[in-house]
Amino acid sequence: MLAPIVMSEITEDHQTVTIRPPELGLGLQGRIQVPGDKSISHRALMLGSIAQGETQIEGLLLGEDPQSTAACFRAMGIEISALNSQQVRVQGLGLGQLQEPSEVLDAGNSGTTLRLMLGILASHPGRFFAITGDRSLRSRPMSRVVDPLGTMGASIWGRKGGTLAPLAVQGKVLRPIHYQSPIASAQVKSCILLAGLMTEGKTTVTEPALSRDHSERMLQAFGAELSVDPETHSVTITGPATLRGQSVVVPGDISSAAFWLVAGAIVPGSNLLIENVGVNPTRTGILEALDLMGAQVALENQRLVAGEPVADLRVQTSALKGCEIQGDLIPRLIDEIPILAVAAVFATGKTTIRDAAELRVKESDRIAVIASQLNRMGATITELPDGLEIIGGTPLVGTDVDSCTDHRIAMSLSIAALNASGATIIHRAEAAAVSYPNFLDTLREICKL
Ligand code: SPQ
Repeated sequence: MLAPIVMSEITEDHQTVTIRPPELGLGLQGRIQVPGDKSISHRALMLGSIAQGETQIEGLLLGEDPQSTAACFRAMGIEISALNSQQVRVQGLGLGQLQEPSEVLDAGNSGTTLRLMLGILASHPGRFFAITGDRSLRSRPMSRVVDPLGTMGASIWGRKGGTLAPLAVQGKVLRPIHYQSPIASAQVKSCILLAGLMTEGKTTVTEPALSRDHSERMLQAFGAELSVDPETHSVTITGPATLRGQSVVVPGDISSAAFWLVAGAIVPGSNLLIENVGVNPTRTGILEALDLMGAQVALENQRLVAGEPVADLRVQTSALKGCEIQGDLIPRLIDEIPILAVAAVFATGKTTIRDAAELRVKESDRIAVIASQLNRMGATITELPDGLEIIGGTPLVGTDVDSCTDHRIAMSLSIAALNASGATIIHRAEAAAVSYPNFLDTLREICKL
């Protein structure tokens, strides 16, 4: 039998991975755990750094994105113990106490680090900060946070009128606003709420549909005065706040579990249990979409862990059918659309995904990249301005594909390769480490290597 996975290092630190499907009928089997939730990991490091006293974090994601967040806070004088998934200790200095860094802060590939951090930095009166990121992050739009922060009185400069990193921030005393966000974005909402922490009065953000609510939950747990109006999708924070260090338990990331849910559904003969996955309702759009497609996914052992709902997810091989995904469901599964596109390729009939234009400004243009790379393997996908139209049922054939340095694309193509004939060669596969450093180890484990 040919080994399903062969890795080979190539030039300039890029990794090429070759994946062949498992032997027919063997399927994917076993119990696995996914790494800590990326969104919660960032927020635990951030709130721990600006709260008074020690915060202990269990289950932190050790991916490159949270490493960037930790490095930024260390550069501003916060003591953070070595990152590990058992226990990380953050010695918070309290609100407004970050030191002016002597170097440019580097958010790496992480939009969450840069956008949330801007709210914290802009509200540090009298301090000057500069922040940048990698090539992908320097091309992502920042006006969505720079504009409302400007209305609060912030001073932020950058390329193209302050819309692109690198950005320079002169911390100021800000004024509260009621911001009507044109997009459902947890990064926009969280940035404004974090700026509101140090701002006297009530700062409110209203969004057109509910985005992930991890900031709201964690700010309340750290002691902020925060109210939520579910009818209008509005959140109000009253400043100045006092945050106190907490113990945070980070559940497994449903966005990482999504790869195994789709793998288990499409590879014949599979039965997989994914343990300890966060099932916060603002993140479970993937479960609803897979249900619409006829996937057999069961939630077992549902429980609450440190204020976040958690469950074990069991998936079995399923006959998938096409469906329509749009509207308010989109913000609740935005990061899972590349892997949902893979599911749709193996479904019968047509799947249409709309209202997802945001995908064009993620780590890559995820609409263009997932369509072009899966089409190279033989799929029938048409790009829409705000989504994808996928005609399922055409068999995939392994070929050369490229992650375009996007972690979610690298992993989605790896799962597609499990159900393609022959070998799929994935270039720039190292991108997976942004959110899932041991992705390939788990892939080997469930392919019984
Ligand atoms: O942090 P980053 O780079 O923006 O990461 C992504 C991802 O796929 O991991 C998006 F590309 O997740 C975002 C997500 O899309 C993480 C996030 C958060 O933690 O607040 C919110 C979402 O972004 P947005 O723009 O909808 O607020």
